[in-house]
Amino acid sequence: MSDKDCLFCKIITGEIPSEKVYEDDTTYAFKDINPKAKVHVLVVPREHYANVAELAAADPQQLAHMAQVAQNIADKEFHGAFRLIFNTGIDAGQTVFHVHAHVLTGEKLDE
Ligand code: DGP
Repeated sequence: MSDKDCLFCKIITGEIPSEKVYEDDTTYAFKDINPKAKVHVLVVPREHYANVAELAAADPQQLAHMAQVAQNIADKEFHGAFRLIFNTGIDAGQTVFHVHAHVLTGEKLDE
């Protein structure tokens, strides 16, 4: 299911342009518009879930696949090292309510 008012659903369909990094039948990955690292990619399921807990409950295999996609990006960009972040809830900084993994890589990251 997709949500007609969701920004990332519109990015997935191409209604809003994005810089694609990877895609397959279930998953889309694109560059974050406001990068916080040399390589900052958002990995999203094509299906609309509001956050990572909702996704984990409904489709844990999809969540595992997103982690693998992140690993593959980091293998290409920075010898497999990456940080994976799911902001969950307004008070944790979530601003888009379509679950997305922030993949930070491409350089040594601050601790
Ligand atoms: P979060 O704060 O965790 O919900 O992350 C949302 C991220 O989405 C934030 O890092 C900026 C990014 N973002 C917001 N709007 C757009 C957009 O139109 N295009 C792209 N590529 N990224 C966006």
